[in-house]
Amino acid sequence: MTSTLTIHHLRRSQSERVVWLCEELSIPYDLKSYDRETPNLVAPEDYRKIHWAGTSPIIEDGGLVLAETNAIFEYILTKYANGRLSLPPTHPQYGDYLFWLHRANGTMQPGLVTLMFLRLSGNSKEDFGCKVTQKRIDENFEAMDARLAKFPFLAGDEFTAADCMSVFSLTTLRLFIPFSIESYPNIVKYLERMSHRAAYKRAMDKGDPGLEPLIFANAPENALW
Ligand SMILES: N[C@@H](CCC(=O)N[C@@H](CS)C(=O)NCC(=O)O)C(=O)O
Repeated sequence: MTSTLTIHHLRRSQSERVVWLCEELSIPYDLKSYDRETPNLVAPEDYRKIHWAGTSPIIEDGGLVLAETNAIFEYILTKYANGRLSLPPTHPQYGDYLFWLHRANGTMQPGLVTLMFLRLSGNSKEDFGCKVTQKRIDENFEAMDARLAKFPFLAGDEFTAADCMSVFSLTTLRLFIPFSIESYPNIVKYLERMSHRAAYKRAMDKGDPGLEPLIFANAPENALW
């Protein structure tokens, strides 16, 4: 099936995942890139007009305009991947695949973003909301690190869409939320492995030229906030 996909990519945002997914699958696509507005770093007006959600990522395919990362992943995997980058229900690691595919945007990233807003609103690390959120984030990283101590990829033995989904929350997101992952050596090694994938490099070069992927243990000091 021929793709007519357009990826509306907001630079330095989670739409990098969709570009990476399409590069891994060798799906042809048009890339339209947009810069965040300053100083608030929101999507620009022309981006927000594409879909009422106004958030990145957004894709178009024929007459369809689709937002929401997980919906976009499911759409691309179902329509264009022909079974690649996902595991079937008969696979012994199917449950792990589903868990890690949805964990990033279901729990990990909402936790990190909540913590960012709590801190930006002046809450101290010791405040109840920050402590509860931080605990959940720590548990997530511990589980992820333990998983990657045993397996090369999040689903297990195979590289899947769960990896394409998860890396942004550990890398580019740290431009905005500068957390360290130095206590999680298996995550650090995993990020390095991911950064060597040819499709990841192509996606980052096309989508965010000049941005060095934030694969290192510590976040940069010049984070955007
Ligand atoms: N749950 C949504 C979240 C999308 C989202 O918040 N994207 C951010 C970029 S990482 C965004 O669009 N920020 C700019 C803005 O809100 O104007 C998804 O996964 O698509």
